[in-house]
Parts: sequence; C-alpha cells; structure tokens
Amino acid sequence: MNSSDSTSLELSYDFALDRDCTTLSRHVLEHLQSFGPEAQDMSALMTRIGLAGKLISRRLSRAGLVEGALGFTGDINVQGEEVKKMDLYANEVFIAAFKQSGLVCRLASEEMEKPYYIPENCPIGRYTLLYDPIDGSSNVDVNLNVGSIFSIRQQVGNDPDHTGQDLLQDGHQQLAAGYILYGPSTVLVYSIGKGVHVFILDPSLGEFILAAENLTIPKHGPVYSVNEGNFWQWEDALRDFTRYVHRHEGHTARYSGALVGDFHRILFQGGVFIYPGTLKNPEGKLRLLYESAPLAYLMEQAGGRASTGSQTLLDIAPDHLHARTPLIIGSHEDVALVESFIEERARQAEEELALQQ
Ligand code: P6P
Repeated sequence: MNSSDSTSLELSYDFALDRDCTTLSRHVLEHLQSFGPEAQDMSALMTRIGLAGKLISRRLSRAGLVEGALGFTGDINVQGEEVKKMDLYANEVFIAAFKQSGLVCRLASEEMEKPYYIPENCPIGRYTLLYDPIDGSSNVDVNLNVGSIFSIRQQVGNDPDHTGQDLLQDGHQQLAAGYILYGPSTVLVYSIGKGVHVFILDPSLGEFILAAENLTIPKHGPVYSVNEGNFWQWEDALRDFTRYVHRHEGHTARYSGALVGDFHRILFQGGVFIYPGTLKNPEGKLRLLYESAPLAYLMEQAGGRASTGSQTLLDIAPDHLHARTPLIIGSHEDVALVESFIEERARQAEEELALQQ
C-alpha cells in the first residue's frame, strides 16, 4: 500500500471515527460554541431526551413479544382518546429520564391533564419539558412508524401554585424542539435554534450518531399529507385545495396516521402537511404546545413555514395547556398554495357580505 492510499485510508478512518464520536451531547456544545452552564444544561437535556428515545425504541422493537406491551389500558386521557399501553409506558419513560436529572422543574404531556412537578426530594431545575410521548399510537399495534415530540422551555417565575400558567406562551419562547421517529431506524431530529440536525441510533453503540447537519427543506415538494377521509368535515377552502391537487400534475398523497412520520418525509422531500379544523374538532386535532409548536420551530429552522391558515403558528399563545390549532406546515411554496385558497374564500365572503349591506 503506497503512502497516498494509506493517507486516504487514514482520512476515511478519521472521518468515520469522528462521526461516530459526534454524539448528541458533543454536537450541542459544538453548536452553542460554549461550555458555559446553559450550554451544559442544554447538552444534558438532549442527552436525557436521547435516553428516553433509546428506552422507547427498545420497547417498541420487542412490543409484540413483551406481555402486556400492546393494546389499550382501558382509560381515556384528557384528550378524550383511548390510552394505549405504549402511551403510558412512554410517558413514564420521559418522567424517569428527567426526574433525577436536576434539569427540569416539571414535565407537561399529552397524556397528563396537569404537568408533573418534580418532587421536592429530587433536584429541581429551571427547564420544562413538553412532550407527546407516543405520537400516532394507533400505529403501534400494527407495527407502523410512531414518534415522540418534545419541546424545551425555560420556567418563567416560580409557579408557586403549580398552575403552569407561564407555559401558555407563544412558540418563539421555545429553547429547543425536536422529535424521535421510531421507524426502520430510530432517528432523532432536533434544533436549539441553530439549524436542524439529524441523528440515527446505532443500536450496536447505544448512541445517537450524527447523520446530517443544517437540514433545509426544499422550497417545493410533491407530497401533500392530509386525511382526505375528513373532506366532508372541512371548510370550502380546504376542499378547493384538494380539488386543485387532484386535477394538477405534480402532487402525490402520503398520509401515515402519525404526524411525526409524515412531517419527517416532508422535511426531507418537500411538500405540505395539513390538519385543518373539522366539524368534530373546529380548532383542529393537533395540540399546540407539544405537537404543532415544536414542529413549527423545527420547520422554520429548516427554512419552511408553519401556519394555522391565517396566522404564523409560532405566534400563537395557547389559552390552556392542551389547546389545539389547525396546522399547515411544510415547504414555503406549498404552505402558500394552501393559504391562497383560504384567502380567496375569505375574499369572496367579504364581497358577499358587502353586497348584502
Ligand atoms: P386522524 C395521532 O393521533 C395524531 O395526533 C397525529 O399523529 C396524526 O397526524 C393525526 O392524529 C391523525 O389523525 O384524524 O387523521 O386519524
């Protein structure tokens, strides 16, 4: 082997080893370009998120073999939805991963009516974790992709009465957000406000390893992701959009029943995900604080957009913990296309109103 071969081999070793050593915690510190206390906190927070992801991924990969891992608990959660055993398990995983961390003061979850406050006999931190422990849990029993969605906020004030009122702020207050996608591989996508970065779990190492940095969504993509079974429940504007994509080339429908999976596809390939208001859920089905806002944060970091159809999603402050909003999220051009039908219908309504006066 001549010297140039050995040099290129060493370079490839160096690259491979350096990448395998770019763990979540190191990546956060590198991107914050700081080893100060806040950077150390964020690095530790992301490491705990990664631990929760590993524990849930392990359970999911063996769910069909583990007695009592699948199916329903028989309970109804605060959302009025049937609770799956995996929802409950994953919810407990995040609590267990953070309870003794000294990083958070409370955890707010889709599965808990009120936030879980860290007990006084545990170290208490200044951050709040908001999360959907298993998004798309209806997919669990049929072995299809599901995800966890997370958002990290700073506690404001001391919340002495444990009301969690300081959580009711717009999405710009988020310090970090991301998701874990449990698919053929387990992928963690996150942002701390400095781009969107992708890690893949290497089960042989038990580590999330950097796979892509500073991900940007294409300005336009072919995918539109919406549950067309709700067509009869939609306002006219969404029906107009659906008719448009049915009659024009260049659009393809993809809908998995799990927001995280549909979002992940659109983040990489471009397009738009829509969950509009319906007759059943006029405000939409998706919850702002731990589903829409974290994904909107990521999408804007990736150069895309997220709106309710009439407002920028990140501008919305909820009036209660489990508030819902309509969600239109994805590539700039595709979100704008959906909004154009909403604006046209609003214009027509204003014209009709003016004619009646
Ligand atoms: P539908 C899962 O319950 C979820 O919250 C999202 O993950 C998903 O996009 C949506 O609801 C699916 O709802 O009404 O289309 O079944």
